[in-house]
Amino acid sequence: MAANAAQDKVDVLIYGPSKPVIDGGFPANFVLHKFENQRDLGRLASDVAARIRGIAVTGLVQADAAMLARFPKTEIVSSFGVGYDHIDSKYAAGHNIVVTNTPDVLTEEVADTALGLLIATVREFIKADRYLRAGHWTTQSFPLSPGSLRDRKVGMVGMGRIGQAIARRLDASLVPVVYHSRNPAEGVSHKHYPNLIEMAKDVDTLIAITPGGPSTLKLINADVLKALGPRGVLINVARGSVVDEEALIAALKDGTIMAAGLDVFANEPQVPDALKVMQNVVLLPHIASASVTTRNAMDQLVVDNLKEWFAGKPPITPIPETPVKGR
Ligand code: NAP
Ligand code: 8YV
Repeated sequence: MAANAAQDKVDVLIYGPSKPVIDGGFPANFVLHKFENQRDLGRLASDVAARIRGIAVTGLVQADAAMLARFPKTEIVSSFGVGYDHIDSKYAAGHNIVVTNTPDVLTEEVADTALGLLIATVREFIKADRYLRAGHWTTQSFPLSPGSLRDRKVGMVGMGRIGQAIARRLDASLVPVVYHSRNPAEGVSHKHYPNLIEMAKDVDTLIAITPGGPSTLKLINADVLKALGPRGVLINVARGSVVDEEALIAALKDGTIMAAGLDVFANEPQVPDALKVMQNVVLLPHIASASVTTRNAMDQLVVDNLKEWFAGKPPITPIPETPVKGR
């Protein structure tokens, strides 16, 4: 851990997984203090904690009120990822701390993943790959997939930056799209449903791409899955918390819906065994944005928000809950 005596130095806590773009991205006047997780943070000396002015949260580690309260001089929390449900933004707003996230730079990558996951789930690509590797193709053709995009209608749950990028891909694939969100999205011509159950009744495919947190907790529950019906396919690239996982497992087991493609889970990295043994699910380890190109761009934005702030400029991507005035 570096000591910091000089006045013009800026002490920054790097909290979460180590990343070359972040670790090597700061000029010499930044003094970095790196801690991978909460247990690790227990070793942080109190005199260093008292000097920390900026925090980079480099992965899905919790920055809750108790954690943030240890750093009373914090001016800015620069968080990796567009979702920031792991950061206590209410505490930050109440303590004059600006929070930034990494929107836009991952939008197209996550939309690509959502489409890939949808097609892999509906057309059973993973099952077909296993079939070929097991040598079954030499004796019998792979069975026709019961699912197809050709006779489907998609209900987007969330129509923000990423939702709109997914909808553009579905438009190009000639798949009809409607959406649910609390308010109609500006400039979007697809039909808006203020009520999620009503939308689920009218479609056979849901793609979840909302933030996590209390307002979306178990938004997709047993009633929504029942309304979706036996041809139903659920794709979740939002947060595990957005879906009632127990209700989803029951719905997949008893045929209430047909299949699911999941990139996110309620208790990551733990995934229920009940899902792992199912043939009608495709499971990804939260990789929607996880290419080298996109993750580097996200890491760079984490660095740039801190650099701008400590150069006296406005941060590039503050979250709406902590707007910046007077810079
Ligand atoms: P965004 O532009 O802020 O869009 C969020 C959308 O969700 C908006 O349409 C919003 O509309 C809707 N929404 C918010 N709260 C809602 C609620 N309670 N009920 C219904 N709809 C609600 O965000 P984005 O850039 O598209 O990112 C969306 C989310 O995707 C992130 O927050 C993150 O959770 C997830 N994500 C996951 C991955 C991954 O690796 N799997 C990667 C990137 C992002 P209203 O405000 O009108 O309701
Ligand atoms: C990251 C994400 O995988 O941006 C988000 O909201 O979920 C992902 O891009 C996540 O932040 C993991 O650190």
